[in-house]
Amino acid sequence: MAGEPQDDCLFCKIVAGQIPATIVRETETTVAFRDINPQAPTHVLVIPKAHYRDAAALAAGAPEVAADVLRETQAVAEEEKLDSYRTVFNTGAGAGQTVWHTHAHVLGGRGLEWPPG
Ligand code: IU
Repeated sequence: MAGEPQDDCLFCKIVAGQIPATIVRETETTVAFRDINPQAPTHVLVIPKAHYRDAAALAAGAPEVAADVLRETQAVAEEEKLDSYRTVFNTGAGAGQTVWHTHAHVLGGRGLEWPPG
């Protein structure tokens, strides 16, 4: 069912505390943790605790939680003292999505080029 934990999802396991992660923030509906393969001095992932495969599915199924995720990206940026930062949702394999549980990348602490690769 939409939003339910999936047995084969690594991020559901992080939410459940079954695999380790460096958690920087947690709310009733979200968790933020450091990416294991950081692409910038700050690289934090903000995820909903509920399982949705991508940002569009989250926005359709639980719009209030999608708003929570966006608020948390801002909270992470403040906590990390980032003046500028980039929030990225990769959607689909062609865009680089490799984990099928909605996650916002918060990247900062260095100059970021545009367009991205
Ligand atoms: P992507 O947008 O689906 O490509 O992002 C997945 C990210 O999850 C990627 O940056 C990984 O380094 C990161 N990650 C992680 O932080 N911890 C994990 O256990 C796994 C992936 I699997």
